[in-house]
Amino acid sequence: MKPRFLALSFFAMAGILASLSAGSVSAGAASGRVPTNVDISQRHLNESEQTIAVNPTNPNNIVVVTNVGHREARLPAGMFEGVSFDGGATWTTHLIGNNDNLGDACCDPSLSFDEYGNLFLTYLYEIENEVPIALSTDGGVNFNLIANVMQPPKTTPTKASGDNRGLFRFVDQPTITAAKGEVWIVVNAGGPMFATGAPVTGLGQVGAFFAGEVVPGTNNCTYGDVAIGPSGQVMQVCTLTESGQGGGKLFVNVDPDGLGPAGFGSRVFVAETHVGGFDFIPPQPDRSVDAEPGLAWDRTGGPHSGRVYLVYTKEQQNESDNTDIYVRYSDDGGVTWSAGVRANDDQTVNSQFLPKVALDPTTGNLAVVWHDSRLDLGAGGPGDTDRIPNDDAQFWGAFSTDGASFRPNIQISAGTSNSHDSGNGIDYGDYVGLSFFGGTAHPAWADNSNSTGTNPDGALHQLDVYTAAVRMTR
Ligand SMILES: [Ca+2]
Ligand SMILES: [Ca+2]
Ligand SMILES: [Ca+2]
Ligand SMILES: [Ca+2]
Repeated sequence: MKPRFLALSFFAMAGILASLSAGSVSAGAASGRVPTNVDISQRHLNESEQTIAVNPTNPNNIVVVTNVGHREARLPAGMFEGVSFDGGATWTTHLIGNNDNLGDACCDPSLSFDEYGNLFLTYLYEIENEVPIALSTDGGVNFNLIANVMQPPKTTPTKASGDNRGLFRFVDQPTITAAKGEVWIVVNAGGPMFATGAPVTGLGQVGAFFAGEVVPGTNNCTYGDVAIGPSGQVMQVCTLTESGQGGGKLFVNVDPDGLGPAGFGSRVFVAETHVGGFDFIPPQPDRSVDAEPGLAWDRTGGPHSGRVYLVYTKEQQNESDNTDIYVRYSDDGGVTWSAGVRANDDQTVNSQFLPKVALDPTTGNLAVVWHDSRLDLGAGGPGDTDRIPNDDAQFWGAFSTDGASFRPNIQISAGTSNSHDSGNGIDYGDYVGLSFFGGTAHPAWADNSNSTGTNPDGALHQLDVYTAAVRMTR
């Protein structure tokens, strides 16, 4: 959740035009097979900002948590959770954090399973200016709070209501990652990035989080990610720019000994993105996008073990709306980085945005997914709901064995969505979900195509959270 600027009236008009159109939904990819789409939430109002995790001790166990629509009758609305024990085919769903044992959850969920089967969840509270960490030891069926961390210097919390709930808080965008006997969280603490971690020795065996550390050189650097390396070292990435549609620099910092006494080192500049903190593009006209950098560190012991990958959004010409998805990698722990490789293989000047990267711990292979407007040329047909170019989007992805090149792109969503038609205020939200294990990628994205016929709000209205099992073939 980040502070929001007013949408441009042009986009409001586009939305009105969209609502007057027939709103036909086209299924099917230009080429190849679209994997079976599953509507996880099947729920009125908007679900957006997904996190998804596959249990490495039982890969049929998959858990999703998302924001829920902000127009609930009473606060807090909590968050939506879906749990599957059959590889994502069917889901048990309910709300969590609606003043239950997880408190008054606002939003911004982040999940991570570790090798023991511990499932960690962080999110933002509606009111409290600290960051909760919850743990499930039964595959997401039950969670319990185990810590509230990163209480920043004293500030006055703001209790907003309606669509503004949770905004203008002090802490923002927490991300949690667990592996190698550690669990780490990073969060923007009202200026710099703040990090803390705890040791993990088994299922349900989580030590105390240490007092935490400010990551050097990260003031106004946010919307990032955290990854754990093969020797327990920790990397965070963030994008420097709090507002505006230009600029956008990505920096990483590394804590070389994880929970050991050394702190995060100096920041390393990686890339210019031309994507500001609030870059408005036609398919995300109300919320805007940031570069949404993400990390994946290869701990497999395989051919590229130790390689750390960074995904991000780049706008080719500043303010062109031609955003693309790029990946770079480092083989020296983040000191130097490869040139950027474009993951989306279309030949259009349309928008690709909100990328997510995940690494398969059983192979070291890489999956990247994103929202994609390539088929919306404003000419009708698949990919276009309203004859306005580049305002509708599908969900696409690609696999790679090394980050140096990508396989042909795969259309993942069966339908075409229009974020403005959702009335969500934050469009698709700020991020999507992806987990990759045993050769199958499990993305989670916000979708209002109603391609499955199961969205109770119908087509091109409020969003449901969708998933698919996307197999990486040889
Ligand atoms: Ca350390
Ligand atoms: Ca593009
Ligand atoms: Ca369109
Ligand atoms: Ca819904």
